[in-house]
Amino acid sequence: MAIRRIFETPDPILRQISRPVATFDDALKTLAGDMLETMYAAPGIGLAAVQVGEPVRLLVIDLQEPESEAKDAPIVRDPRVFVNPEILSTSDQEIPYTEGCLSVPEQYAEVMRPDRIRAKWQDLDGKVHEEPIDGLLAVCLQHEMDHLNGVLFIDHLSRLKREMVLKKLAKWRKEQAVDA
Ligand code: GNR
Ligand code: NI
Repeated sequence: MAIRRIFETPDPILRQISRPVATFDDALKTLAGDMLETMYAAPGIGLAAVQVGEPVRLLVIDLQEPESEAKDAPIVRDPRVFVNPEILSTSDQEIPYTEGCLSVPEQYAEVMRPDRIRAKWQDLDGKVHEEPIDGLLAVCLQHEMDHLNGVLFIDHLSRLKREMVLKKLAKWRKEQAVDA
């Protein structure tokens, strides 16, 4: 497995529409493994293949939630892989969540999305799954599926808010460059 470089906005690759996965081979499993390793190292809770430069309909998620409510409960890894995901239906109810993105580093903003979705996807062996999904997993899956369609979370903001985020990103990058 290998840690891959994460592409950042405004790299045009992030605007590509990812193509469906047609072959469930070892190369796909290697890419998914690399994506999980890259996501854990970042760290992040999700990653779409296009973010590591591979515009295919593959994404990984691990919410990295503690095992129980107890204080200091251990975080158990729960890696999930979604190939060719589709949203079959969404709730009318939307909820706000403060999102971030490894392709828009260190910037956060509130995005409204449907609260519950019904999703269909394939696993690394090509087996089809269909389930209702809610909570943080629903937020993250919708964020990752946006990446497959060339959409970033900042595209959901008003123009004013988006420009504020991009301005702060430019300032953060300048500071990084000085520190380096
Ligand atoms: O690590 C991530 N955190 C996050 C927080 C709220 C909503 C979505 C996300 S996904 C993000 C990683 C990422 O950029 N995935 O594409
Ligand atoms: Ni993202």
